[in-house]
Amino acid sequence: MMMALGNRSARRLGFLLSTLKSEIYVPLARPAAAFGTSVTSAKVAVNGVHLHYQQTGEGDHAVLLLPGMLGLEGSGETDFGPQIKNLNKKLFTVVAWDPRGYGQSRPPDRDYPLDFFERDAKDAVDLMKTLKFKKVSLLGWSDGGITALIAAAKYPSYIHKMVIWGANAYVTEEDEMIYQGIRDVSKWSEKSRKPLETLYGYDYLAKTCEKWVDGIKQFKHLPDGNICRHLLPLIQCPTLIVHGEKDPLVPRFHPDFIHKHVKGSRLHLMPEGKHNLHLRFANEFNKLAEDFLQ
Ligand code: TYC
Repeated sequence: MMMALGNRSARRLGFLLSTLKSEIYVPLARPAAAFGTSVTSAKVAVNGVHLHYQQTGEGDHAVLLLPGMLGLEGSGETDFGPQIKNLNKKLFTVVAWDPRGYGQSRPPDRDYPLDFFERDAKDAVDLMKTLKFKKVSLLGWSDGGITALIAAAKYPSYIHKMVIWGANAYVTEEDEMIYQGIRDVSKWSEKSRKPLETLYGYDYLAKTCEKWVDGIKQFKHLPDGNICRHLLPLIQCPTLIVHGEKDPLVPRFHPDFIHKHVKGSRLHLMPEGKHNLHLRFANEFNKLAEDFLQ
């Protein structure tokens, strides 16, 4: 988390405000002083669980960042370092959440019933409503992109705009093979595993990864491997789909399908982008997202 040094009275005011709001949320860290750059970390009760989120910026436009599974590089917190740090804080109020069972939104342990994406979508929307945002835009990565698609389809009046990348609306045999390849975390590279192992501990990480693979493979047995194909035509908000042409996890037919079925959506290709294009090409991605959201 970023902490900017600043004057003491601003810090006191920030602390006071967080104390006043403590009925709704429990501050985990005192907001840092300079409002422009401070990041608040808190938990709030939503749908029977305590969801953890970070919040930064003071703009009128609320943006929720939705992480991927586990999420790949950590949680809402670490999946989106360059976005939390650099998205325009005058224009946007940025919230990054940990879905239930991920990051600091534990307990409960993560589980994957067939409706887990719908549950995440409802949790995400209810979190933002609890935080008193009237309407929000979504930036969803990977599983977080799937959650964003479902939230936009099911709660259209609440979603302003949406940017998604690394998402898929259905599961194919090719996807199933890729899932199988990442099921055993002992086979991951040290570089991919270490940050998640530090956050979760080896056992929770290993167990949850296996559960996720089994969870997402459930969709393969539904007609057309359906996750949220049927919901795409219901999406009304302006939608930008970003795709890294070198993404080893998500084949090109997935963004093409979403582009075809979400009315008026835009597809932006990043030739050198992989699955983590918003981290590797953070400045380019942030500019793209900011321009689209405005
Ligand atoms: N959706 C996964 C996530 O949220 C990433 C992933 C995508 C993994 C496709 C495998 O075939 C795959 N991080």
